[in-house]
Amino acid sequence: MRLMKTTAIVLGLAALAVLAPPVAPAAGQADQIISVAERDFAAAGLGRKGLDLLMRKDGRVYIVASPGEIAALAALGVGYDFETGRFLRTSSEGLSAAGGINGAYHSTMELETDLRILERDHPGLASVLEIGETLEKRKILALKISDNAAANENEPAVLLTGCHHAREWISVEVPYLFGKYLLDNYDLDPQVRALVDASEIWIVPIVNPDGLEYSIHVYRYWRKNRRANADGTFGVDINRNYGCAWGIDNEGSSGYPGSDVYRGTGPFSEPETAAVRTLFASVGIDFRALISFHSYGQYILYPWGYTAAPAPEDAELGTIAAAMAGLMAAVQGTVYTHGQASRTLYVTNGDTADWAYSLRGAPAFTVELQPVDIDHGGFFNDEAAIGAVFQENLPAMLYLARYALDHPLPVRPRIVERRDRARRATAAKTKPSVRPAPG
Ligand code: 0X9
Ligand code: CA
Ligand code: ZN
Repeated sequence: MRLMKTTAIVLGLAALAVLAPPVAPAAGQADQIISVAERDFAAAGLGRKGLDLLMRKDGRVYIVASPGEIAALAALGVGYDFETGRFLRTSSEGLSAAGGINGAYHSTMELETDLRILERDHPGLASVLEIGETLEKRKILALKISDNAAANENEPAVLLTGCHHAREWISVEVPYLFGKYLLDNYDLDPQVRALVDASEIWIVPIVNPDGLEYSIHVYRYWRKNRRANADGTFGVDINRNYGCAWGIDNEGSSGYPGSDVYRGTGPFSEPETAAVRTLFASVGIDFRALISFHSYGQYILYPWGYTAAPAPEDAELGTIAAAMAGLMAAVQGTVYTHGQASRTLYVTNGDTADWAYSLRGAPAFTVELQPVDIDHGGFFNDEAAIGAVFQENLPAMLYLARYALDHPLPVRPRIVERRDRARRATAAKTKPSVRPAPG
């Protein structure tokens, strides 16, 4: 049977009224992992209620549920089992003491230190740029890799992002290690050198540092950013806040602030998405491809995510995804399922890949890293796995960067965000550093 990955499901407005707790759960009341029989799940229509689905296995659906959601399920007469003890590993399991509380995984500070080391050790090839600032005043950092990294040479560019979702720690490491690999091998490998000389590789390993820190220090299963919502709940799902088909329905995101798939008050309402927009939509940077790394489930997903309808470049996207899946499987046999996001996993609206693709038709992918299901570790990859997960993704990342180099995009955007034109023009003038959009 096919194991579905962690999810988020959604919310019809009517359903929302049913599931939204009458009173927002008090801060500090922890979510629980519960399971519901598939039959009860379907009978109660829970697939459309904005729940954070963790996986489906052996006839049960596993859900990360807030106290309010659990109360609402009970009120609906849905039976559930508490599963938290089974799934919540101790924070130190699989992690060395040496790397701090999160082991060899990067905290926000550890990443800044390591990015600056790369910059120092590879003068001319690496630049660290601040592309935004979070609600808790943390820097969102980008690593730009190119020959003459400090200059704007308008070379074909590719963007790799990690950690839209706080608990997906492995998604930080894969793009970071890709940057390190390019820099370490520039003098050794003529193909790496040719790629770096001809293009710009942009890497934002931690899009959501506030959430990541919360996941490290407070609650390992935290997903969203740390926006203080009007109703007393916290967090917007950064991967529901982008401006393509934002909030178009309540299946692909939730309008209820306490939901783990809350879309926010408007498109790009959050500093994290605004920072990625300012970068990726910059006039003067020729972004031609994107991978947004997540975990877990072993998927390569492409637009559209918001609708089952195929994207105009559906065939090309499918061909690229199949090529990447083949390259990944060749490394150590790991199978990444590839397909259109909405049909292969589930519907979302406001996700990164849909928006990136919508601008100019750039091939844009969500890669859900290992493992395939929570029984193989879920979000809690042992730190010993970091290297292998990076290695199996390396050829696919190289392939997409090379593909971008060889495939110019139409100059004319397909969807112009009119109100952003002025901002982008401003950003272009301040090259080479990319400034966050004001406000
Ligand atoms: O729900 C998401 O944002 C992504 N999965 S995760 O478990 N990492 O949260 C998937 C986004 C891909 N887009 C669609 N499936 N439409
Ligand atoms: Ca660490
Ligand atoms: Zn994710």
